[in-house]
Amino acid sequence: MRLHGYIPSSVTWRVRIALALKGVEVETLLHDLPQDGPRNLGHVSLNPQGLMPILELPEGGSLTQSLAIVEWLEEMWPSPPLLPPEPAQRARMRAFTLAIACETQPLHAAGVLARLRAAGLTEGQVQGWARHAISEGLEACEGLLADSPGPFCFGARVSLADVFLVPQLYAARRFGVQLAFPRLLSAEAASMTLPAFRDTMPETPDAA
Ligand SMILES: N[C@@H](CCC(=O)N[C@@H](CS)C(=O)NCC(=O)O)C(=O)O
Repeated sequence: MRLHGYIPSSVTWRVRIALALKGVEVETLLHDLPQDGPRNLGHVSLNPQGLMPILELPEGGSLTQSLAIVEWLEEMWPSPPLLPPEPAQRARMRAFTLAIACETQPLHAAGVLARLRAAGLTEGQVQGWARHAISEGLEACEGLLADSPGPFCFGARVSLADVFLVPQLYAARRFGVQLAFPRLLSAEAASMTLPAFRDTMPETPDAA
């Protein structure tokens, strides 16, 4: 299998963490994230959206959308599990993950920020937009974990929620967001004790 991703990209990092947690080896091709240009149309044959990550399958064809890729990994390699067995808890975990994947990261994606610049916003306004979107998203995530025990997002085991949270906190720091979210930060600290998170960080030389 071959993973195409951007560097630095919180979204690509999600998939790399999940692959590492599952112990699945892939060839990884990291491309420079286009900051100001249009979507990389060189990849539309693999993903008509022109977005990464993209996972090329050995039998042909490719998978896109980080959540769909991670859920596919969960189905193909169920151990160690990233989702709990109990349906309501699975739904809560997916809700947390979607709060990041659908309602936080898309608001500060490079393509969206490029559109805001093209519409005439100053760089200060663009950065302020991104910080606001991330703060609001993370504040909601902090609330979603209010009744959930640690040390990870949803208890004693690392899960899908941590796979999405940790890269989002990384993106938050890149934009200079004030991180006053103790529950999220403690889940991040627990996750960062695991090599699957540490060894795939976007700054890690062999992650480049
Ligand atoms: N919802 C998508 C988001 C993918 C995404 O935003 N990818 C970014 C890299 S982090 C991208 O390809 N950006 C290029 C662009 O917007 O032109 C997923 O979870 O895979």
